Amino acid sequence: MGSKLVQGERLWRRLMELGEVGKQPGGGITRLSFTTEERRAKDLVAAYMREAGLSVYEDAAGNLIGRKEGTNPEAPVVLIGSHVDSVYNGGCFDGPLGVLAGIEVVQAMNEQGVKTHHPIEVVAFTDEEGARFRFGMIGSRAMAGTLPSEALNYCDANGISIAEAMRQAGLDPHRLHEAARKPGTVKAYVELHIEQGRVLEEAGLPVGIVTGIAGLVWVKFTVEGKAEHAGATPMSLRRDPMAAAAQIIAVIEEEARRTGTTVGTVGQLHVFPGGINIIPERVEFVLDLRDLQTEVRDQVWQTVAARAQVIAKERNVRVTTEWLQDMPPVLCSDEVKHAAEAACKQLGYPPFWLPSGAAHDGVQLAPLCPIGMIFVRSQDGVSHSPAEWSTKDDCVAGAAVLYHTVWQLAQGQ
Ligand code: HGY
Ligand code: MN
Ligand code: MN
Repeated sequence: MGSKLVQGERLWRRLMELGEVGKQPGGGITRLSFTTEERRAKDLVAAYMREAGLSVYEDAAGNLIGRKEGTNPEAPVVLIGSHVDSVYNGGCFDGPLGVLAGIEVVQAMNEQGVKTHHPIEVVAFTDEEGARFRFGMIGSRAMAGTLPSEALNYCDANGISIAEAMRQAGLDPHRLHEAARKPGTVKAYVELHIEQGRVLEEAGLPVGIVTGIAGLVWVKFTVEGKAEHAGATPMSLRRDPMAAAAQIIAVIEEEARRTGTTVGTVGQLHVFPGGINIIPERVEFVLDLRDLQTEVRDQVWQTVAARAQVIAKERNVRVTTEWLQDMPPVLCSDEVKHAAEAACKQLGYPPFWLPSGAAHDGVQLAPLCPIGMIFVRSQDGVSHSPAEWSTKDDCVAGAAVLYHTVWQLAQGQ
């Protein structure tokens, strides 16, 4: 049934085509924001948008937007989309599915001669993942008018700031404010995304309706000790920051497990100077801590921070922390959830509600407009990995539910 609304073959072909941009030798995709790979991806998506009959433009934050006019061009826009930047060595569905399904929905409407009261815009947001600058969602924050100016000074591993990277990409950071949408100009934001977890697979369902999006904090730990000879320094005399970091990371796992709902991850760690036969001088790592309930997450943080200082004292090292980003959890709006529920019923999919452990651009848009998400089943729940996979049927089912959801939201009152 879903395939009558959208052209599944076209969606799938575009997904696979876009998945070749930024592909690494091992099969993973790396498309970091403001890089040539991301530019190539946006150029390909812009071509798809033009094929779909959309008017295409990029805003001052580099968000790529394709617009289908409404019968009332002044009416608030229904925004659909996701992102095309990736994590390091990621998969081909995280982000692109939402952008390409959005394009497929409006292209199908245009081909069917479907008119909507509200204009519809498909957006590929700039830098959702935050992989390059360790600060994400630049594009959606700019659209919501909440991008902190100091963030423009955050640098990547090569010392290039966000502002400089924007300039190198032909954008003017001083005009970022022009990307901000005025309250009342966006009717709703709906994002189709892979679930990136196992819930839909265990429920045996292709699609689900998201109830809320977990909040996350990224905290950089710096552990400073004393660089010394690995062979000549007795264990009892060491001030070893690596051993201290290992103990702190074990505490993170222990305290996150304790609540049963919190997730704590250390995916990035750097050692200085990094010689095999040198007790490190300094170790830096970043904690990604999440929970659907802020108070639970913050309690875990307090405990981890306190225990880290005890370890620092015991080992005579210095532990300092720096908060890189702090996103609150947000609830999806009833209006969007109800539209997605009606769409599922219309298409014969049992409505199924689930929370999102992953963060998404909707978190940033929630202050601007009602937001909602539709999930597509992930195989083995894997994501942020070359093994990320969803079947064509499930992607087409998700696009059909998105079509119906958007159609309801874009009709006039
Ligand atoms: O980290 C996340 O949850 C998302 O993939 N940016
Ligand atoms: Mn992601
Ligand atoms: Mn994503």
